[in-house]
Amino acid sequence: MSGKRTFTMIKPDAVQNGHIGAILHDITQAGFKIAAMKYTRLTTERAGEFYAVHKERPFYQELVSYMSSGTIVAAVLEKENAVTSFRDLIGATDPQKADEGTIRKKYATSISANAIHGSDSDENAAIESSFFFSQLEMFA
Ligand code: IDP
Ligand code: MG
Repeated sequence: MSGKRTFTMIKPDAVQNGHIGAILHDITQAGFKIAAMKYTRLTTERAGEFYAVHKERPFYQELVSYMSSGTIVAAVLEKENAVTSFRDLIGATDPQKADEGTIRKKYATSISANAIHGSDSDENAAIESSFFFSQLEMFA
């Protein structure tokens, strides 16, 4: 059975380019409820830890330094089939390949600075949510 929650970050490029409001609007229009939300910044150490699964990928250093380069918005979102439904809403990793109307197509700058993160499984959604929020904050 698929879960009701996913985790997202509005990435530094989208924050810098003034897209927080528009992206949150798209997310809530698509039927997601915000269970928890935080405007924050990752240190390089914390960004490295968050993306540790990509350690061996050639873009790891670039990703870590980019994700710690500015403020982000971290949030836990709720909807039926949250993970899959949210991945559909954000579109492909490479914004040039993302479908029309998706968040990455509309707001991303490049494959690295691609505006938004979305968890890829229920298990990672839970792990990533607890990276930023306590259980109490998630059920507030
Ligand atoms: P996803 O965010 O669509 O799940 P992943 O493959 O999990 O994509 O990669 C994590 C993040 O790493 C991407 O969102 C993007 O910011 C960055 N990234 C992925 N592939 C590349 C690449 O080929 N060059 C530079 N950055 C990349
Ligand atoms: Mg991923």
